[in-house]
Amino acid sequence: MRPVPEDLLAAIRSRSCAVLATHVNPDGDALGSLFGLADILRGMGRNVLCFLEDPVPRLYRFLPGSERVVTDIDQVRRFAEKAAGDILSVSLDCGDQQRLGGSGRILAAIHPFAVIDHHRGNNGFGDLAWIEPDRSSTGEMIFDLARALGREITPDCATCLYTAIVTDTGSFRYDSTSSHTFAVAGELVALGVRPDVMADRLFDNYSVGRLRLLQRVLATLELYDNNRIAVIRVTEEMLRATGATMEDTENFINLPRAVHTVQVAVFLKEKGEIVSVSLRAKGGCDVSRVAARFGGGGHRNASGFRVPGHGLDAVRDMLIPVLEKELGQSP
Ligand SMILES: [Mn+2]
Repeated sequence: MRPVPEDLLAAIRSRSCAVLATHVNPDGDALGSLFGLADILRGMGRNVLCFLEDPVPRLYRFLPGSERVVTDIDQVRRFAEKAAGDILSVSLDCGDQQRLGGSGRILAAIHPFAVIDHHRGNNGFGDLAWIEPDRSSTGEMIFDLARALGREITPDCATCLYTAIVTDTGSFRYDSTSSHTFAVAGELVALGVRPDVMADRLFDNYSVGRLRLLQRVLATLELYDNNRIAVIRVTEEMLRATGATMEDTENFINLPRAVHTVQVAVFLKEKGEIVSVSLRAKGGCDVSRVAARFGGGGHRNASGFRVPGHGLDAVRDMLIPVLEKELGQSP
């Protein structure tokens, strides 16, 4: 664990405006660290703008600060112009600039462009980078950043950072969960976060449509390699039939992953002409290497990629041999 780089602290201390953004299809860590940092900077009297390409997913709209998100890139441009150089930009929880989507170019045009992230495959973009691949979450890093800046964590910020940590660790189960992760979570609870309330909001919040979608998705289960690889899929037809949305599929992949023989769970999602693939591993298999082979990225245990112009079956048929090979090599 590295201390927060001095140049990052200096950049934050010396600028009065900040544009913050995170990766497309943001998850709990992306949004929790985004709104958590925004709260810290606002507490320092900074003028902060959080940009997202799409509105905040319904699941995360309870996060304080989510109501202030800007989805109009022109507004970011005007904000940056008005700041006249007295500004920094920050990319959170994002391993490469492409994944910032439309905001990537605008953020990169603002200097300094700071990158705070924990993806192992982070390709080192930005002017100032604080990359910690062994951290559980970007949210955990934002907690340390607040401390390094000498800032108190507000109850709103604590809610955001706890969300980031509990979602990115699979509720403190993944191997990136360290004693420091628990120490930070413990401090957040001491600040008033209620783990039971957070679990209700984040995990026990199914709609009937989501349950019906789960029923259909699980019916597609396929097993390969002596039950070491599990594959499930969701099609647009299933979403139509159940009235659920793609957002509702969050965490479905953890069910096949939980089977004791399964080393890698695969979730194929049909999105128009694109197949989006999520991979979750346990044990020695490194699925970030597999995702990288297909132009994606992520973590050892959680990664993903997208394939345009092929159907679900074709993508599965390309992927299974690569996974079998990776599993053959894993300890
Ligand atoms: Mn993350």
